[in-house]
Amino acid sequence: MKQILMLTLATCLTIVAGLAAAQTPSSTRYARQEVLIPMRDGVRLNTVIFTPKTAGEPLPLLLTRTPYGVSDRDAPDQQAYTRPLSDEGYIFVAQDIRGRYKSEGTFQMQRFSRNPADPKAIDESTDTYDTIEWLLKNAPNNNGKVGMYGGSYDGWTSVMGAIDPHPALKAISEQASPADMWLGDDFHHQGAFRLSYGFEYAFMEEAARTDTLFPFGVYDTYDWYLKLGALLNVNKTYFHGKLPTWNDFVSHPNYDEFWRKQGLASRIGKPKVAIQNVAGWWDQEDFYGPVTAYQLWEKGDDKRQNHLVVGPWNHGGWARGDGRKLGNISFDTTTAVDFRQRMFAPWFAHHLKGKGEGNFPEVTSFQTGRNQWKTYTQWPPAGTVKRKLYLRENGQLSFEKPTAGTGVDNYISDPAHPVPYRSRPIEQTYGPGSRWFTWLTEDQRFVQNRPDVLSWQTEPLSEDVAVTGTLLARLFAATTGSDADWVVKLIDVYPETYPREPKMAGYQFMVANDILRGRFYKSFEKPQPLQPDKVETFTVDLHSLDHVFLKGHRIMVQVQSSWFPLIDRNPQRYIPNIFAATEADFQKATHRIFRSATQPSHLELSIMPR
Ligand code: PG9
Repeated sequence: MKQILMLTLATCLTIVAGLAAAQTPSSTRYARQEVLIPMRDGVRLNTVIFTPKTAGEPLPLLLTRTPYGVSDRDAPDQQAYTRPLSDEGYIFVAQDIRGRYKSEGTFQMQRFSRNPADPKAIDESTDTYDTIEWLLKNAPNNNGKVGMYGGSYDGWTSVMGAIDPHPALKAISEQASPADMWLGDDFHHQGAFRLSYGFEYAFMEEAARTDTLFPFGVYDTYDWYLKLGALLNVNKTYFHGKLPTWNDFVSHPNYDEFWRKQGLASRIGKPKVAIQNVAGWWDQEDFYGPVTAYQLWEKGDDKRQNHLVVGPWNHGGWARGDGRKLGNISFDTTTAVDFRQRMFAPWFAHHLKGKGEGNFPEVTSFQTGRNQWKTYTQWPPAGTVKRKLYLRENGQLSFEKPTAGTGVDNYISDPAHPVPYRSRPIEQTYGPGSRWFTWLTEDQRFVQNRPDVLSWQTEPLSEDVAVTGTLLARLFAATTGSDADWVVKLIDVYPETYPREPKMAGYQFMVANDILRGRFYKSFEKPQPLQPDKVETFTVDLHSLDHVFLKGHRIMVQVQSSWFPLIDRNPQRYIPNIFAATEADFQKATHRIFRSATQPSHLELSIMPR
């Protein structure tokens, strides 16, 4: 959870600066206790317990487990995130996971599940189990029921707790848990390596026991990453083979057993507790995760215990602020307050205290554009119609299929001049002043005139177009090289005059996006070189959306082949492992996108009829 993380980083920097970091969180409502809880193998985990001071009826326990440090955490009534829970009344417990901050043991990034045949083996599920067992016996005035919650890594630890749960665990709210670090979450997207995030996060978590920022020494990291050159320079110059997560990136460039074992698809079975999955449409880190977790659990959800909430949030946006705006985009409603008061607090009140009917909607989604909460009986919702939106001549985009036998657009992709993924300066991800948190909502006009970014757009729409459900892009494309990246962005272009908010006139708001590393176009497990100049079909999964392109707006699609330094540069010459490529392997290439009757590049959208 970044809100917590930023606090922790601030603390960390204070310590680095040699200043006394006197952190004594206080609250008149809670008694605070910090204990070391022993696990089955003797390792002790640092745990903070906030118990309401006013004795009353026994209370459930709410547990969160994190790699980001718990000791300087504010009391639950002092945080917007937990205040509605605090008003309801719980004993709150926060724990440092193994090897982080004041906990003993060794940290492993998203630790693999244990071998069930080994009774001595441990994993995050057994650590959760042992913690709950201890709490039930030692936390005074508990009612024997436990819930877990948390965002991102802490969402993932909640998922781990629910996989093989202690019988007292009744419900979780997993928020932005990653589901698969190779297919769609923090570290890769469909095979393309998320360089800035992977590099900075591996350092932050593994250079020390506490969060530590990489010392870039520059504010704008774009040039720093460009000068870094080939990825093999990371270990050569900076990490020296000492960071396990970076070494895993280097050793597992393809979708192999390592990523499968780490991913949730190999771990999630039938829901054994009630599960609230929470996602943000503009989550810059883990949007894929919670939607995928929901779908995986859904396969065995015969007791209707599994639910999905998706709001117009960035990573953790449901936990802070009021959620009326994200970056420049307004949502008219206090979406984050709505979540915390109407979805998060009632979830635990029902499952841990028996309050309310418990008829939570299967899916609750904030439909952007029209800006209203909707409920659905499944995700993707029923009743949509698949429609193809074609890239056409003269930069046009149309629901009409091309009829001409030819039609192509091309551009030169040069790894020496990659397209920035957001407007510069590109601050260190979690560094001071970072705009990382809202980059997905940034106006895409900042790249529109680059010759290596192609755009197609519709005429102003004569009626609303509601895109609800899954979507993908199918590009018929060729390159003069032997590998290529394909970035596809779906954009809502605001009208040229926009009296409601004049500065938003013409704004290019990216509502869906993703990348496919070309070498994986046939198989994620077995990459293969592209044959120069051969037209192939590249399918780029754009995941899910619930957005209405309003009458008068245009729909735009942009295609480009670099997104730097979010994604590492594709050498465009096929090298079996890009982490082993040298500077000499990087080459310019001409990429062609076809838009003819027989090779009609298009997006496939799920449209909700009016
Ligand atoms: N996105 C972060 C993360 C989660 C799990 C593994 C690695 C990174 C986070 O915000 O916690």
